[in-house]
Amino acid sequence: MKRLAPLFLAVSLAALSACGQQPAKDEAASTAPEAKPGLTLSEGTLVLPAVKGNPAAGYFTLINTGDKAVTLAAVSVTGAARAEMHETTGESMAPLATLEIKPGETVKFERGGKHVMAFELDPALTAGGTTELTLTFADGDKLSAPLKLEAPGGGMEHMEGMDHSEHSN
Ligand SMILES: [Cu+2]
Repeated sequence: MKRLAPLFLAVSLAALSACGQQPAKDEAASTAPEAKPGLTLSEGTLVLPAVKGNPAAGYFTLINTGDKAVTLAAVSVTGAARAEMHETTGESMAPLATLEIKPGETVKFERGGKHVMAFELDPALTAGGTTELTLTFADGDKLSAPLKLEAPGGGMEHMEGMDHSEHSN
């Protein structure tokens, strides 16, 4: 007579524990253009503050030569910790969250009107030099162009009476 001992097979569950993680997609490797087609960015100027620690004011001209409206959503300035779009109307100034530029439209950021405020400047930014302005659009595209660094002077009347501290957030 034979006795059959039952066999118990241990099933390892270890293999299942590795199933919870998905490999991260490499989004940064996508090919977003740094020069958004259909747009021309020129006359970039950054007027440095008369008083150290104050923000600089940036100006530029943006032309939409394409056939679609674009929405400017953010600005950044190389050498500034952060930058904002502002619009001066009469005596008051307000942050500008987004700006639509229609096909064929030219938008000027200029003294007394729309301007870029650049905060916490790198001391390496000095008059006569250049830095870079980057515009980010609502669709994620970016457009960069040089910014000429100018000494304070021509922009003084614009800066007077403008308290930007309330925009620090
Ligand atoms: Cu401002």
